[in-house]
Amino acid sequence: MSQEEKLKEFERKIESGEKIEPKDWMPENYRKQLIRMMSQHAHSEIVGMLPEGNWITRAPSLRRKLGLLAKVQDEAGHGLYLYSATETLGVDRSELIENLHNGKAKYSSIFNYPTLTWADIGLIGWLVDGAAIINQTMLAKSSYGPYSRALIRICKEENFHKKQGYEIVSKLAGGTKKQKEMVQEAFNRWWWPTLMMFGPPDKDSPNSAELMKWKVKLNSNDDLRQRFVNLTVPQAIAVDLKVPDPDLKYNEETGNWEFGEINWEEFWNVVKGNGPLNKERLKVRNDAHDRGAWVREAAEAYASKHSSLN
Ligand code: FAQ
Repeated sequence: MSQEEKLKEFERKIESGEKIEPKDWMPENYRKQLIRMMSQHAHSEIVGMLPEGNWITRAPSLRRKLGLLAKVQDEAGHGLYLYSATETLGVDRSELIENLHNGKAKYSSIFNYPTLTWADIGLIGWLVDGAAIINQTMLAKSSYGPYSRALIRICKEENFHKKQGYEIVSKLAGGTKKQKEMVQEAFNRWWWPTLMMFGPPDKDSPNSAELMKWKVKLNSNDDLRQRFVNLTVPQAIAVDLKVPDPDLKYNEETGNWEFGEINWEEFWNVVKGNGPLNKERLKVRNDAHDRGAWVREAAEAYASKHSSLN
């Protein structure tokens, strides 16, 4: 087939809802966009273990400790599926990880904020996993087969995460005065950074048009953000928490909860590496990688011995 015919066939598949598979022909930019987005997603899952891992030793009961431990372990698993899915595009995992460690690759802005109290663990499950589910249920229908299939399982697990988070939040919100204040204070800190997770407004999103044309993304950043707000505000009201937005109001006509202006300057600052914990997060990841060097060496030595015996 000529280049033109290959492109036509690719576009036909996208149009008809067939998945693109690793050995199929694809435009170079489709491959590049997927490598960028999927590897950033994998990095987010891995760095995303840090804010919660911080609380495993301090969870208030054995039940909470087990739940949190399992959640953090799930996030590691998500990172691994996503690195594997990204490798199907012909890129090596060590190169992707190197780009995370040297600060070239991005990961979600949300993981550069600190977890100051136990309530933050509830808020991450409820809001951060809640936002991730909205975004990833869409991506589970995306045009690239390995990514969409990885996300089906990931979304199922994220649903458990959200439920455990909301349970923590509702228990604290219905607890003592001090617990209620603690969870409200954590809500005040996590609300706006969670809205930023969906990415810049559509008008400032350079990648959206191309990603939507190729059905990698099926909805825009603003649409998903609005969907999240519409779902989450009633959940806050149900546990008597106040959304920290004086401009929040319900629009009867559209059925949307309209919200105030997001601080995009803060968002870009965090994305560019200057958020509250960007430097610390990268240092912890780099140190962990260095400490694990002996494991990689042992695995390589084993593999080469094994192959020489064959
Ligand atoms: N943080 O043109 P757009 C999770 C960058 S997983 C940092 O709109 P796009 C699970 C963007 O990369 C959370 N950077 O980009 C969990 C681009 O820069 P580039 C992660 C951001 O790709 C829960 C530039 O801004 N999920 O939470 C962010 O069309 C709890 C322009 O933006 C995913 O990664 C941001 N928030 O849309 C784990 C899902 N937003 O690369 C542990 C997959 C934008 O051109 C605990 N990714 N940027 O230099 C996506 O859906 C999309 O990539 C978006 C961004 C929506 C994140």
